[in-house]
Amino acid sequence: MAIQSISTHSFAGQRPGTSGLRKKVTVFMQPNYLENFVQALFDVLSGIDAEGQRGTALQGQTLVLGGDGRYHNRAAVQTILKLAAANGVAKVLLGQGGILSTPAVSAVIRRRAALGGIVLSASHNPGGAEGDFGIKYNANNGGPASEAMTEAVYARTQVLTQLRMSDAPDINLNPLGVQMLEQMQVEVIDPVADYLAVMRSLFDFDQLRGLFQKGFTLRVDAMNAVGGPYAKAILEDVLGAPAGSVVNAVPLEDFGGLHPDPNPVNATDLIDHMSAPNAPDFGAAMDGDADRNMVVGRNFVVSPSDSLALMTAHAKLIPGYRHGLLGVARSMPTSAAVDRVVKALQLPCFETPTGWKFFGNLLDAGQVTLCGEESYGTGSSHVREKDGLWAILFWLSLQAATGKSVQTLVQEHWRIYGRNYYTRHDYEAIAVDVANALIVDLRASLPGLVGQRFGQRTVAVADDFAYTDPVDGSISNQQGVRLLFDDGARVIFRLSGTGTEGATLRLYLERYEANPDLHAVPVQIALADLAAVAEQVAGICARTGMAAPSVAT
Ligand code: VG1
Ligand code: CO
Repeated sequence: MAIQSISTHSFAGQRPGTSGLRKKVTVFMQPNYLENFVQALFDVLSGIDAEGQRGTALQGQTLVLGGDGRYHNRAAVQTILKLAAANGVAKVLLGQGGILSTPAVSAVIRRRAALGGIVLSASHNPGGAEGDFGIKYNANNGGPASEAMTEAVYARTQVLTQLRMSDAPDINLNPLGVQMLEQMQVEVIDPVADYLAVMRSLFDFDQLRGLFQKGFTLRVDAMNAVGGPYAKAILEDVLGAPAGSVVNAVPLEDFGGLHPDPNPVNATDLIDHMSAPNAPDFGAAMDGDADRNMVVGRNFVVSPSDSLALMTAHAKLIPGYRHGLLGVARSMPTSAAVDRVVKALQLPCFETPTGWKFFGNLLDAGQVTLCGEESYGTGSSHVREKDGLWAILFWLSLQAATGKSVQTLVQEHWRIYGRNYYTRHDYEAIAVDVANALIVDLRASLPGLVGQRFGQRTVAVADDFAYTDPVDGSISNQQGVRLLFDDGARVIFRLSGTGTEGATLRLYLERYEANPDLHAVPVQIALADLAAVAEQVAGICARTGMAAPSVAT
């Protein structure tokens, strides 16, 4: 065994997006592609000075490592371990089999006071040899690295010429306990244990056990992704849910051909089960890395924005939040349903750009307790990631505490606060230049749109969302083009930062309806007039040639 110095060259396009670096597996499998990115990360963590000399900040440190089990996960783990050993890392806490969900990585970093962690996942993107792979760094708060950090890593990828890597043989990823790789300890840990301990500290496990003892039934679809082992262990083994409640529970390299993006379009099997005559009481699905969740009642799908609003309204029913919330944050495109609850509770409310990394400072500073995104993501201060199984336990607890069904809970909420009709239309794999031109032209048209009338509505504000972090003052510009109407309706356009094929345009539509008699309109019909406004303003159909979105959720 020896540490090698290997010469390398830079690769274009290693700039992380909304959530880490995501590319096709074939891109990641190019010689030195993954190695370069990880070496750049280790260089930055070591503390590079102005002359390019590496510092010693990585020495003696512990890192957490694990992924969602998709294709290339195991090979990437071996590569990263050999780079870590050669770069002075003292210890790696590795999920058994190379497996750790995104929220579990966050929990392990925090509980074990690690320097940070590496998550191997492309999250909701398709898996398999033809699918996507991804890598993300989380800092010592357990959350996604800041933009400043990811930019520094990207800059380093463009100039580095040497890799430091051990030539040791692969280690065995399966037996629990410590192995040595050069001078570095690799401790293989139970992927569930730390996470389970955090869940125990938040929820009343006896109450949940009682719920299942009374015959409550559920179906949790782990979509052949990493949430399976966590859901099975916690729901079935610890809480006593009937065996078989968690389906598609074994992480597969290609997710068994499923697209692990938990929405009604991709999780059709769950939707079918929940609308069958013998449907269970509760249904839920998670994504590839188990940080997203979709909540489904009998014949009733919950919008993620509504989920955040309900969680906020009922948080005191959960032991972990019984003293109330410090505040709530939502991403800008997430509906304003939670704003109404926050206002009633007189709590601070923050609107951040898309991506969980923007919640980190607010959580660390004790300004918020709950956070959410429209993209099926909810979470709290217990970790620094969104958390799919946490959301499932939250909703189970709400049902246990109130004795009410999902549908009743949501409809009662609408009666009190009104309903924010909400939908997202995704136009996938469009040509990058077409997508960029659409946004550039929209930006140029913004000044002329203010004051313009569309049907009954007038545009009150037309801008490109910019965010100043209230904690560190950092500024993020161009986070989404917004049309805000005088009646509270919103039309938002932004380009995805997680896709790997062409560009994806996301169109977010929202309007508020106070009248309970009008709360049962199908969502796409309720928002058809706003979709027409979006088309009129942006010419999506004419520019992309797509008559309809690829996905509407
Ligand atoms: C999407 C979602 C965003 C989410 C991000 C990562 O980003 O819109 O809300 O934080 O995915 O989620 P974008 O840039 O494609 O819109 V995950 O579960 O894929 O890590
Ligand atoms: Co995810």
